[in-house]
Amino acid sequence: MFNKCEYIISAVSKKQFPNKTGLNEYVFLGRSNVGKSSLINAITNRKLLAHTSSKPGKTQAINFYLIDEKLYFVDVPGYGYASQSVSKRLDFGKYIESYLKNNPNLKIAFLLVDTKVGPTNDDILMYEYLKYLNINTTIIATKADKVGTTHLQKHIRNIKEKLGDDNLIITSSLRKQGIDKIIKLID
Ligand SMILES: Nc1nc2c(ncn2[C@@H]2O[C@H](COP(=O)(O)OP(=O)(O)OP(=O)(O)O)[C@@H](O)[C@H]2O)c(=O)[nH]1
Ligand SMILES: [Mg+2]
Repeated sequence: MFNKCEYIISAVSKKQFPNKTGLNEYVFLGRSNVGKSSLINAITNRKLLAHTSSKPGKTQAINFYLIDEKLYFVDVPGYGYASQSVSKRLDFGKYIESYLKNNPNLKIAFLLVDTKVGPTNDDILMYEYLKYLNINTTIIATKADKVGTTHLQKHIRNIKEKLGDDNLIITSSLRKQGIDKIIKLID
């Protein structure tokens, strides 16, 4: 469990990235609305640390949260929603690239995939990109509460097959499911 969680900055350029002392960082990536900010709140056991919304596009910059003064959680804007303008999409690519590339502090990228929707083409591209950059990646299936137990394994198999990765954590921020597994991994 984490005791102290501090919002540090919403960075819009590399210059503003706060971690100059080399603390470990953990980033949460995925489609808009997949549940990145909600997952950060669930892990830190705070309702309002990261801002969430039912409308996609809530998180607009790279948000850094300092946890117990020893590690950072990084919340980024989501990709791939229909109403997003082309320039926003390009901005997203640049932001994310500037964060992910040559970042020795980054220990794990959590790639969030909606359990019911499964991996989109954007998710597959993001996964490939993380592999290409040699970033240690863990797939997180989100919103598992939206799928009945009879269909859960089918959806999970679909995610594993499409991404070609057997290592996956099933979560629901709503029901606090799988959160302990993420904390253990970070530990
Ligand atoms: N049923 C259910 N809904 C969830 C869960 N996690 C998040 N949501 C809902 O999904 C919506 C989007 O959640 P966010 O955490 O804001 O998603 P995000 O990935 O940060 O979205 P962007 O900031 O737009 O990229 C909100 O309405 C949340 O309440 C979950 O585990 N179960
Ligand atoms: Mg968000």
